[in-house]
Amino acid sequence: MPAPARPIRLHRFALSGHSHRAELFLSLLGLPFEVVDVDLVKRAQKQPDFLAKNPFGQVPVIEDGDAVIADSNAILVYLATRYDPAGRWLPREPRAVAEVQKWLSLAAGELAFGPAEARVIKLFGAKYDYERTKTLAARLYTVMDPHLATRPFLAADHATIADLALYSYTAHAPEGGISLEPYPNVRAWIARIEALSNFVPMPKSPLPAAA
Ligand SMILES: N[C@@H](CCC(=O)N[C@@H](CS)C(=O)NCC(=O)O)C(=O)O
Repeated sequence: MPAPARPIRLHRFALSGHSHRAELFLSLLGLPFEVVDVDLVKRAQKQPDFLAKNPFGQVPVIEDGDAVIADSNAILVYLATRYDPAGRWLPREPRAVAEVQKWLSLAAGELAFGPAEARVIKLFGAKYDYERTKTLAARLYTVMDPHLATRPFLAADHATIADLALYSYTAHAPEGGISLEPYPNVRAWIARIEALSNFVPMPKSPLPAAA
């Protein structure tokens, strides 16, 4: 596997699931990387030096030599294309890559505005519509759970970046008051990802009283 000339820099916030999916993939690929913590509470992500890396003012961002890549799914695609030429994490066969892309879209849609947003409401008091986050989470997991009843991973018979895109906010969904009790296949899939070699966890946050 090719290796970067210098460690990849990951600009992240430790409690951000979007950041975690990038960190998890760097670790699973065994790539050298160093972490730069961005203090979202102090709005470091909106300062000119960070906006020069990502004009949307959001983590994660990676720097790999002179390549600056923002957006967690873009980072997954970049790392898979650059450092996994065998195409295991991002298959090249047309139907397989379409299947991966479908889950990346769900990660940027139902997952981001469902379980991820519910967690931001519960942990940080964000003023979003909590009922809508629960509706989106249910829409996602009522499809994902039966999908995982007959296969070990979302898009192939082994882990791909589709699994990494969905993992972090799903594993931490209970922190947003989204219970995974009704979804046994999703819970088994979480355990399979956590058993991958070089897996790194995201720090746990307290569960809300109503969870
Ligand atoms: N589409 C982006 C979303 C990233 C995102 O929402 N980042 C959040 C942390 S999880 C953030 O930086 N929020 C701070 C802000 O928007 O000011 C991605 O996939 O990377």
